[in-house]
Amino acid sequence: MQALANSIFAIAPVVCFGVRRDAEPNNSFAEANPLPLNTSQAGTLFLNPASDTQDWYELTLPAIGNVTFTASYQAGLSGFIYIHNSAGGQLGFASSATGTLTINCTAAGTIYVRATRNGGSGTYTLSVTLNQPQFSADIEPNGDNNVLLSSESILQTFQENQAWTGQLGHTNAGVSDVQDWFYIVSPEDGNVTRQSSQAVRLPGLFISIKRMEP
Ligand SMILES: [Ca+2]
Ligand SMILES: [Ca+2]
Ligand SMILES: [Ca+2]
Repeated sequence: MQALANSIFAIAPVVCFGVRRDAEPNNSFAEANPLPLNTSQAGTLFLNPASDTQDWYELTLPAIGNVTFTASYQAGLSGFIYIHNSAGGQLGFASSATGTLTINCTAAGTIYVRATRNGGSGTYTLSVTLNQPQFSADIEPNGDNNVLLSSESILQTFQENQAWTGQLGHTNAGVSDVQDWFYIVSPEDGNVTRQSSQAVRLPGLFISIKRMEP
């Protein structure tokens, strides 16, 4: 019984704390380790092996949103966290001194995180959260005026003085959802004024109004 008790105690630190460790080799896009959302991932750099200068992780975003990366490097280790889209293009980076980075308006799908070593050696931890945009989504696919008008499932009719929300321009390896069409009924002849606000500034945003004669 004493021997059994000793055995259980010996493995307890790994099982109970459930810390995810990076699995080498993970030194390229193709060798990336899976990285779940909302999970603390630990890794080592320049330790095991001593030539280890980067760790790649692959992450699947189940929905669009704003993605926040948080990294913490052990004292004595410095480096950077790089974020890449599904094609390997760089979306942003944060240093170990900064420790956090948010990429707004990210499309659903695969993205990659790369932890690199700049100096020293040791352990780091990182985690990723996905937060939904401030404004709720419009009904897709509404990127074509004719499709909108021909589909009861996406056609919403808005009235004078009514506000609505939508989402546009989420990116990964390319920009998706580049246009939204909405159908508005005017109760009478007059001048139309529209107002809009953006949760995140969208460069090149245009809002056009097209008149449809009865
Ligand atoms: Ca490593
Ligand atoms: Ca590595
Ligand atoms: Ca949209």
